[in-house]
Amino acid sequence: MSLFRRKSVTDLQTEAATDHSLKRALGPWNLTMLGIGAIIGTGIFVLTGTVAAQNSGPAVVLSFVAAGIASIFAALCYAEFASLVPMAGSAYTYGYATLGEFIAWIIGWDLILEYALGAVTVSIGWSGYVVSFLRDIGIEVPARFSAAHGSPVTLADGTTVTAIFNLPAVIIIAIVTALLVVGIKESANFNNVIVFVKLAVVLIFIVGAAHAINAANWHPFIPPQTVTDGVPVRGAFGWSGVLAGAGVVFFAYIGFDAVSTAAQEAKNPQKDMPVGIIGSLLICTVLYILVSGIATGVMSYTELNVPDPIAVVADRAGLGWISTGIKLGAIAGLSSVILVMLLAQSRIFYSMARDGLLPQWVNNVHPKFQTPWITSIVTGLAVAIPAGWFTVREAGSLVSIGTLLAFVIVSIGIFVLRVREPKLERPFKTPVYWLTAPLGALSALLLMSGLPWRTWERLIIWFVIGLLIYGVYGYRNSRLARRA
Ligand code: ALA
Repeated sequence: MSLFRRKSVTDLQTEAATDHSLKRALGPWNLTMLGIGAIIGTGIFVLTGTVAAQNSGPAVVLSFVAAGIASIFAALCYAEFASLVPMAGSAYTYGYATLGEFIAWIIGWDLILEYALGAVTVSIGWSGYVVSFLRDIGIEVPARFSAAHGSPVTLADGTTVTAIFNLPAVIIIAIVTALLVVGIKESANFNNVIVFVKLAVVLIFIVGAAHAINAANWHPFIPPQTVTDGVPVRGAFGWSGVLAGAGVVFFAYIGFDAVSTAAQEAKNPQKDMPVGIIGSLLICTVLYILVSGIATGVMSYTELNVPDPIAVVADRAGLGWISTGIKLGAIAGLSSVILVMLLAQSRIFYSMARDGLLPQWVNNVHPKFQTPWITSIVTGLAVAIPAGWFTVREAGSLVSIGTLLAFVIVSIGIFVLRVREPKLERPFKTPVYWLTAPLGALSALLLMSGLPWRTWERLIIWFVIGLLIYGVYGYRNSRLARRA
């Protein structure tokens, strides 16, 4: 059945060896940095506070552990695929080789949601820290232009206005898009500097705020589930809150898979991909557990529902001007996440267009900069609109659910390929794949189950649109279809 037509892994490996349209400029160091650049962001800087206040309490630490475990299973599967098929396109390309074109389209469409809306979510978090920093130095961003369309913003005098759109979020998207058009090498250098700043901020927070922990704030560690009119509220504290919180803070781990989308730009993908993916994920997991534990130890979780919780906690811990420094570092750090997300997004378009599932014009590589510049610009424009419009939680939950779905498919894909083509040379093998792959799929499904029905609904709408596009365009124009 042609819906399930597949690319062969051997063809893909030949394609990877002969396609020189993207520069192979990235080594293991740059790839790990790319991963950390994509991972640490709005999740830890903003969602830690929201989730502690609304879902998990101090047990936000457990939410981070649960989401981290699910990510590590999936990361092992991603690493095997990325070393096996070192091509641009990540899970989408892996899906094409294992589960067929239809599933590949689903993953590709899903990744568009992940990266494009991921950049949106982070640009909204960026805007929150920028507005707060500017206020510190005496500049007020007009409230109407500082938050999601229709959301209430309380002014200094206590009155409330309704926001029109989030202007700072749109501005950062425009700046990052321009950087991507100029080129991957320049962007990677820019990324390294910023990742360094971001790590410094996180470490300063950990070392500087730990002394102010008051263990009483950790009790009760898992606050009892909220009960309204005798009915327990799903996701509001208790174990169901820890699970719902894990689904939301899962956003904080998204990004290690972005490393795999740069496989075609890696100097030595077989060796460097697994190092970049797993290394960056492990470093971030440890940092998250420390940061969320300290944040909920310094302040009561009930006070953490603010747009800039890490800076607020630093302030409470008596770090004074360092808190302003933390805001600056967060601003720089969030910029690098947007960069990697948009980079990954344009690479997904690139891969899908190369396969004929999207129109060829998006596949145009710039003669001087050697970047897929048209896809970068199209993505930037498309992403700027929801960046001005959505709230951070709305956008973030949708990204989480979409990415978890990609994890499920990738984990299943690894299993299928091991069974179907056991002899392929695999430079990196997922350890005990028959256990790791099913656990990867199950843990991702469990986190998805904790997210609200509204998020599921939006995911379904996104896929209905995707299926229509595939039916009208991709099914007929795909390279495999034309070959047949
Ligand atoms: N993990 C990234 C963040 O938290 C997407 O911003």
